Order: sequence, then C-alpha cells, then structure tokens
Amino acid sequence: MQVKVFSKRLPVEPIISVLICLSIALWATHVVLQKKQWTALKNYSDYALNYASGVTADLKTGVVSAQSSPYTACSHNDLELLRDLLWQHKYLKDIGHVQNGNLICSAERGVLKEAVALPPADAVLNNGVSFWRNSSALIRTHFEMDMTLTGSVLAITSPFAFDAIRYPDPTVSAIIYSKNNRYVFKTFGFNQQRDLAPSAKMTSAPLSYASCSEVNVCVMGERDRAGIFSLSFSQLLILVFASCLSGFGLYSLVHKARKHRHSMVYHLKNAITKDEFSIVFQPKIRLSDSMPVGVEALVRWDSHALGVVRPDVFIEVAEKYGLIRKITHRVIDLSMAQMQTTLDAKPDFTLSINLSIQDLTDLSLLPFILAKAKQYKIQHEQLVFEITERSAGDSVSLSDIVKQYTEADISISLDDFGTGYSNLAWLGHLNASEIKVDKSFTQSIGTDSINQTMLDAIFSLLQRLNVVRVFEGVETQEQADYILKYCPQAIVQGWLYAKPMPIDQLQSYLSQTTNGLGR
Ligand code: G
Ligand code: G
Ligand code: MN
Repeated sequence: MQVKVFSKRLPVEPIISVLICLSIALWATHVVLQKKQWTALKNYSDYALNYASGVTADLKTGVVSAQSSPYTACSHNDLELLRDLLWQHKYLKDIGHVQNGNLICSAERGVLKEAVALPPADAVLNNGVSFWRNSSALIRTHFEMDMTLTGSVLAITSPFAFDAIRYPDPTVSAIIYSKNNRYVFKTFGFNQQRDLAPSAKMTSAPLSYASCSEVNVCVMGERDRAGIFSLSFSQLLILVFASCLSGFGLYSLVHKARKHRHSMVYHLKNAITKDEFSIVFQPKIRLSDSMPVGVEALVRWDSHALGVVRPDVFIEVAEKYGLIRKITHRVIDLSMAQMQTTLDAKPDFTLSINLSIQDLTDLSLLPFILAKAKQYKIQHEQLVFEITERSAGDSVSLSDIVKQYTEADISISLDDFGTGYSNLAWLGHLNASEIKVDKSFTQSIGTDSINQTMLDAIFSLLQRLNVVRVFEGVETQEQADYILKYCPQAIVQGWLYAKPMPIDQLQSYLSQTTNGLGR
C-alpha cells in the first residue's frame, strides 16, 4: 500500500514568499543597523582618542615642569612648585621625587618620614618611562591609580581622568594603548584584555575601529554584538512577525490577482455555454440628413458570477486564452437573428460586427458568416465587419483574407483608424471599403491638440479615397458641424445621436427617426 505524502498539500508558495520577505527584512535591518553602529563606534573612538591624547599631553607637561624645577628636590620651594603643578594640571593627582627606587616626597604629602619603595613597574615604555596600572601599592593602599616614572619624577594620574570616555552602552568597549609598545593603558567595557595591546586584525569582535594620535596613544573601540544580533529578543520577534506578515500579504495579493484572471477565463468559458452574452446596437447616422443607415453590434456580458464585465476587458482575455472565436460566432448569430427583420425591411441598412484579428485568420469564419446570412436571409451587401489591430500582424497575408470577404460582397471596415497599428500601413494593404476614424480625433475638435491637426490631415486623405467615412464618438453639435463642413458624406456614430441599445429599443428608435421624429 502506498503511503500518502502530506507534502502534496504543503502551502509551498506562501511559505516561500514569507521566507523571502523574512530574509530580505533581516538582511536589510542587519546592514542598516551595522552601518549605523559602525559610525557611532568610529565617532566614539575618535572622541576617546582625542580625549586620551589630551590627558597624556597634560600629564607629560606636568612632568616636564617638575623635571625642570630649579630647586633642590624635595626642598620647600620645590614642593611649592610641585603643589602649583597639581593646580595647573587637572589630570594630575600627585607628583613627587624618587630616589633609589623610593618615593621620598610628593606635592600632596610633603617630605615622607619614611621613604616608600616602588613596586616593580608593570611596563617600561620605549622612551624609558616606567608605568604602573591600577597600582594600590603606594601612598593610599585602598585606591587604585595609574603612575608613571620619568627620570626621578613620579606622576600619579587622577582616578577620574578617563570618566568622560566611560561608555554607557554595555555592548561597546574601548582599549587605550601605546602604539609602539602595544601596551594597554586602560580598558573600558567588556574587553578586559590587559597584557597585549590589540590591533584591529586581532579582535574577534564583529565591529571594531582603531586609530592612533601623534602622542603615541591609540584607541580601539569594539562592539561585541552588531546588526540584528544586537537586537533584544522582543525587537527581533517584532521584526520577524512584521516581515512574515508582509510576506503573507504580498503572497495574498499576487494570489488574488492570479485567481481573478483565472476565474475570468473560467467564467468566460462558462458564459459561452450558459449564453450570458447579449447584444446592443448603436445607430450609424448619415450626417447630411441625420438618417440612420446602419448599426454597430456591440457585445455585452452580464456574468452570473462576476457581474457586468466591460468588453474591452473580456475581449482581451478571450483573445489571449483562445476563446474569442466562440464568442465571435455567438455575436454573429445573435446580432443577425435580432436584426433580421430590420435588415429585411430596409435593404440599404447595414449591420456592422466587430472582429478581432484572430477571427479574421480563422478560415472557418467566412463559411460560417455565409451560412448564417443564408439562414437569416440577409444580403451580403448589408454586412460590415470591423477590424482593429491590437498587435502587429502580417498585414500582407491579411489582405488576401480581406479579398475573400470583398469577393463575397461583404464589407470590411478599418476600425479605430489613426490609433495603434490601424494606420496608413494597413490602409495600403487592406482593401477596406470603410474607415472608422477613432473617437480620439472626433473629440479633439475645438481643442488645439495635435489630434485636431491630424484630423485635418485625415480629412484630406479620406477625400482621395473611395471609401465610406465613419466618425466615431460624436458627442457635441460643434463636432457634428465641423465634420459636416469638411466631410459632407460622413457617417457618424456617437452619443449625440444615440447610445448603444438593445434590439427592442432600437426598433422603436428607428420607427421614430424614419418618421421624422428623430433628432
Ligand atoms: O462600446 P463598447 O464598450 O461595447 O466597446 C468596447 C470595445 O470592445 C470596442 O473597442 C469594441 O470594438 C469592442 N467590442 C465590442 N463588441 C465586440 C465584439 O463583439 N467583438 C470584438 N472583437 N470586439 C468588440
Ligand atoms: O472600437 P469601437 O468603435 O468598436 O468602439 C465603440 C466604442 O465606442 C464603444 O465602447 C461605444 O460604447 C463607444 N462610444 C460610442 N459612441 C461614443 C461617444 O459618443 N463617446 C464615447 N466616449 N464613446 C462612444
Ligand atoms: Mn467597432
């Protein structure tokens, strides 16, 4: 027996989009945070270096002044001078003289009754200066202080000297060290490395920045956690939650759009069998006497599932998914059936039907049209098929097909003339018997747009062609007057005369207009 694999039902797509969003969010947050933290670290290190150099320089000048004292070491005058130095140098806690490894006097304590022996130095720097770090062996055993011995002058650094650069952020540390000796003077924060001064290469911290000043002092700042690793658990949780949510939102949007398109195809297929299409007819009027001379059949789809869908929306979907031919067959059948009596009563009246290019290349269409014309007893001369090119097609091979229609006395009309591919190139190849100038040109009348200029060119072009000239989209009397002036033979179509209407309305409209009750 085969075991069912549950992964078949695993929602792979939403999981993938959530994962993608999550990784992008984590990566972007990491990069941005790291950049910000590095800048902050650099600023802090530069500040600390500047500050530490200031402390070092202050102590050094204090020591030089003590060394150049003109008085005998530890004499009254000498001690006065040393005391003055404590006032002048704010980072100097005490300063005194050493003889044979013993402190014999200092500014603060005067001449010692008993000389104090110095412990072994923690380091002897390049320039011969001995250095003690956090030493408590001398003077006040319960305080830790840094001391330097330069020649015979011992300087004790104030324990508060570096207060200003103690960094409050627990993830940041700083090391102050001498450049030449790689000896650590001071450390702040998590990095308590004491023996060997670090170099930027040695650090294991994810972010570090080191720089040195001319006074041989270097500072290296480090962060032990950077980027998203420095976020707290709750911050990380919010980030993960928000990015998962947007990943899922994105997936739903894409899914919804895809479903809508698919459902349109699905319902369009159903609409053909369920007969959800209807036809409306828009009258075509001879401008010179305002008489209706024909109609254009326009398909309408009132979908049971989707509501009313506009033809420019579903015709495009139908063309893309190979459903247009069935729709066209249905439109031809319906419109011929409904127009049968009208066409029979008025032998000069025409019925125009829209075709898409795919229809025209369908070799079974012309036989179908001829069969339907025969069935409804419609004369071929009363039929016009309007074609619009929405994509670049091979107009040369189309001209052969158009020829077959004209040989059967069926007219072909070039729809939406002046737009897209329905232009002069077509005019040369297709032997159309009617040209329908696009409504964008009609509606440019009275404006000073480029279309108005082109319309005038179209008028003079049409004058030289032996074709029926139709102007779409006439909405105002001004437009009608203008067209009449430059093209007295024009046929017009537009809301000024009539909107597309169902067959029963069309019939009463026609009976009124032909009795002189029309517009
Ligand atoms: O007026 P209406 O909104 O119906 O037309 C919108 C567009 O749909 C127009 O470009 C028109 O040519 C097209 N159209 C309307 N009916 C049909 C039809 O039966 N077949 C095709 N191919 N296009 C149509
Ligand atoms: O591309 P075709 O000519 O087949 O399209 C006809 C389209 O023009 C239909 O959508 C129809 O409703 C629309 N139409 C017809 N008359 C007018 C009009 O006067 N103004 C506007 N804006 N549209 C019109
Ligand atoms: Mn049309």
